[in-house]
Amino acid sequence: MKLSLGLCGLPNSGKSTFIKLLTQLEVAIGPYPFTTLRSQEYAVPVITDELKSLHSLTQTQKIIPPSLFFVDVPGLIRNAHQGEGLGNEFLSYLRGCDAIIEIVRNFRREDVPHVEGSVDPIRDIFIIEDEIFFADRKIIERQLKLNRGMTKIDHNLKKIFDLLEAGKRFPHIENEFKKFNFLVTKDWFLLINGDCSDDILENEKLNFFKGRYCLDFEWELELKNNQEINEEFGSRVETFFQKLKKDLNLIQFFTFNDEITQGWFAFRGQKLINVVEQIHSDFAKKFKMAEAIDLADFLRARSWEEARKLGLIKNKGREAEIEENEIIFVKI
Ligand SMILES: Nc1nc2c(ncn2[C@@H]2O[C@H](COP(=O)(O)OP(=O)(O)OP(=O)(O)O)[C@@H](O)[C@H]2O)c(=O)[nH]1
Ligand SMILES: [Mg+2]
Repeated sequence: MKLSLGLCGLPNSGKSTFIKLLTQLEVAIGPYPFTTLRSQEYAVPVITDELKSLHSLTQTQKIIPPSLFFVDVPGLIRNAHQGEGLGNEFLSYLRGCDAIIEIVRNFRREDVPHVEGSVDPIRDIFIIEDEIFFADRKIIERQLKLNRGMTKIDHNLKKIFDLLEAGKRFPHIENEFKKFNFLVTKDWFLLINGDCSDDILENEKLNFFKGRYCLDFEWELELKNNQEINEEFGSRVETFFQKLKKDLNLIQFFTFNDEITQGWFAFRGQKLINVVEQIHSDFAKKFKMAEAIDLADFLRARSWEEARKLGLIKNKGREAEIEENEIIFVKI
């Protein structure tokens, strides 16, 4: 399963700095707006303690963690929906993503200008809110104009339009409208860059976010480069990933053979047959059943044979749900 997360935020909020923090790659970062001019996707491996502990037992030559895909996108500014800044182009990058992480600036630095003239995260959040709302409304208006008549689709589109107008910006969406890729119906997560503020984390007006987090990107970068302070203060990036994974409704499961120990992501509640497909398309076609064991049980038994003797291995069929921290062996 591939999950792409679009980074949305005003210029200079730190989107590219966040990518650098996650990937260690040399991305373009600058103290002026629109440093990033086109979108770019980055695979970010997510290494967890669970995967490490499984590997410490399997000792395979290779270890492959699951990845999340982050898409760095140019900054958006007020009136982007009317083409200001990089406008609509930026919005279309976000439409292609599965979910959005909004990055909002809460750090002060004289040499990094703010397009609005001051640091005010809540104001910035509502600028973005307005932009995505206007952009989606424009799509609906255009569609209604194209169709003219009151077909069933028009009728339902009108309903969405009215919901949007009434301020319900994240209405449940019918399948027939999925093709429009509305931004308001995606899952949005808020990431505050800089000082953590309860005013933002607890603010009820921001309940449309599925998760809210704080990280000081500059500080975390500093920690990465300095072993000593890292040991003293510890990084918050891992905690951020744990929370994000949970809020995205993701679970991790594992496979291993003689050469590779591998972690995978699946959605909570996903059927075995669907997750097996991502391991190998042949696996799904020839699937008979899978043997499965919980990681903690396996760590105790220390080998598949021993686990079997202890009766810790379950047989699962194609319709069974994959569970968090399960190790599976597919039988074909
Ligand atoms: N002090 C401080 N500076 C930061 C932090 N995060 C980013 N910066 C600085 O802010 C400036 C803008 O950062 P970028 O990562 O380029 O911002 P961006 O959101 O990608 O900007 P655009 O590509 O223009 O949309 C750079 O000079 C960064 O060094 C932070 O947490 N603290
Ligand atoms: Mg950038």
